[in-house]
Amino acid sequence: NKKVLGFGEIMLRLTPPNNQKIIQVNSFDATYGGGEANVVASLASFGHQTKFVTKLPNNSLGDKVIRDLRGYNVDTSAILQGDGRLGIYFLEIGHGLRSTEVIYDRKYSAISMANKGEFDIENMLKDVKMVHLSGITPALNKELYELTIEIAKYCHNTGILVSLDSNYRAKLWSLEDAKGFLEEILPFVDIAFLGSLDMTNILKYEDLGLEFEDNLKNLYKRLFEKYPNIKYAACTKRTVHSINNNSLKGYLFDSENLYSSKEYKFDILDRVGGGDAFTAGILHGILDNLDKKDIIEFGVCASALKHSIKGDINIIDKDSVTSLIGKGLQNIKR
Ligand code: KDG
Repeated sequence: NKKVLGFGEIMLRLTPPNNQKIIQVNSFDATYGGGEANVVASLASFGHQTKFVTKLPNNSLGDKVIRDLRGYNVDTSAILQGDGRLGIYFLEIGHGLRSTEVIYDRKYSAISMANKGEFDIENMLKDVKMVHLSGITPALNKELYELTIEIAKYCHNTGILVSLDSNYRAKLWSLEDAKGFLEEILPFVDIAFLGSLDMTNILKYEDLGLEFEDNLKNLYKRLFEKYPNIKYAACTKRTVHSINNNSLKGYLFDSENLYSSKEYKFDILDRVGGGDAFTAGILHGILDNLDKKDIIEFGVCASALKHSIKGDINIIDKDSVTSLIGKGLQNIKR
């Protein structure tokens, strides 16, 4: 039973309890998060065999992350431990008109101090059928950039599926650097999590000013023409109806058709990791060979439910997602 592997940085996430501001509090809720780890942990809760690879400090802080990942049923056997610290990210969750803020404290983390030669690509991929990568880890430094590309290339050459979430983080690098990265990795990517803004702002595709869905379809067509290895592309669109009252719709493109989900409406407890929950939902649908309409519905429902969970990681199981499917805008009971 081959696994889905995530490669990247996982950080300690410190969040003031009860939506308070950092300057008010004397304690933080401590959890862990990182785009790629969030995806594999969520896939594990849908019943898939998963594995996460990173480098952590060789102390109890690193040991604790490993215990946590194991608690989600993620294989940690290929995680390295050594010099460097555990990256931290502070998340101040907004409320009402006050926006959410992220402060990174991740310099000199063990993974960003690592030499790419420390990771034995062949060995870490020997029991793997799909790899999930993102635009966060390569933004950290040149070694990790090169390693991410090498992993994608190796997978492409050996028949392992490559999933990529562009996950653009303006605090980590420029649009130009992200463009260079996407152009280099996309030839090896099978499943691309890119939205219209990734294609217009990063890849600089022309926005034809069409209505949202026609525009997205047009942009995806260009993406697939340029990168014929891509089999699926997916994204979500969030609409803000009123403060903390949002709705989400998902889109999946398969080189011919754009499949859209129903629109799901919900209020938000914690939206960090919502995109990763969507990604995991789509990957689950692809791995389980669901119909395309069902894949996109599952992805959006998984993400909608994540917004009700505190912490980065979607601990929602498959049955809970399935029971929300199709309920669309009627799903709110309050
Ligand atoms: O997608 C969620 C991530 O943004 C969060 O886990 C933190 O990995 C993170 C990052 O670098 O922003």
